[in-house]
Amino acid sequence: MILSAEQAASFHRDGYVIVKGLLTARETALLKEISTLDARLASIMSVRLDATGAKTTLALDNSLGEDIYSAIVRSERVVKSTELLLGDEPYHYHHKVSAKQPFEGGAWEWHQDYGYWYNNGCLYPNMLSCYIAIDPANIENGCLQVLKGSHLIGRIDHGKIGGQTGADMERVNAALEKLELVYAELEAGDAVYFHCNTLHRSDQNQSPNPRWGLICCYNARSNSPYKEGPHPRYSPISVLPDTGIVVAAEVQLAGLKSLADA
Ligand SMILES: O=C(O)CCC(=O)C(=O)O
Repeated sequence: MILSAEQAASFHRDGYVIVKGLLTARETALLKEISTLDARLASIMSVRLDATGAKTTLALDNSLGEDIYSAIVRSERVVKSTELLLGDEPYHYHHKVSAKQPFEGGAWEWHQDYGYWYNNGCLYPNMLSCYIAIDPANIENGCLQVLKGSHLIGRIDHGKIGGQTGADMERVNAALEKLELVYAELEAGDAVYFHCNTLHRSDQNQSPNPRWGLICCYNARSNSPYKEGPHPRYSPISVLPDTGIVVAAEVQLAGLKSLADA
């Protein structure tokens, strides 16, 4: 599951690449079960209102622990793929669970992640995210949408839209005239790597199904921020063999189940 040279080339051309089955069926099932039971995750969920006031929820972590989310961030397949895409040693910038609940999950407005990461002292747009589907993500439940090739536009000015930071819609509308809008429909366990200047958004979830995803965000070692910001400076990732995801998950799940039984 380490990306091929062809997949890397399509990431550089299109600003994103979809990877089917990044996680195995067992890893995917464990991620779903753990994220559903995980009281700590629920406790750090914060709400960002979209332009219409609907709730988008996000649980963001700047540090790595012993849990399944951290094991995926540290997994050889994801770190090596990210290294190929960034052309540099990747480090963990943060990771987050983006959770859209059935019928009420809000939209994400058009933005580039570098639209705001720029303000954190990162000089270069050599950063990326890997969205891993915890639930199937489709048009009905508000999957990620990307504007193909928009990373080549460069950074667009951003401002406040509801409780979110959104891109200047005059530019976005001009880009929409020229570029293809792609709905990144995923099965659980599939992933999409996308460049930090790729314009992306997602719709409200008006379906009866949840749409949760784990988003792993990486910066390049040589792009460590020149000033203090909300996310960490470079520190090396202790890379985990791919088998470490299930090992970490089983320990975490046993702990969650014993808490539930107590
Ligand atoms: O979960 C989504 O649909 C998008 C989330 C996102 O764009 C972000 O966290 O920057």
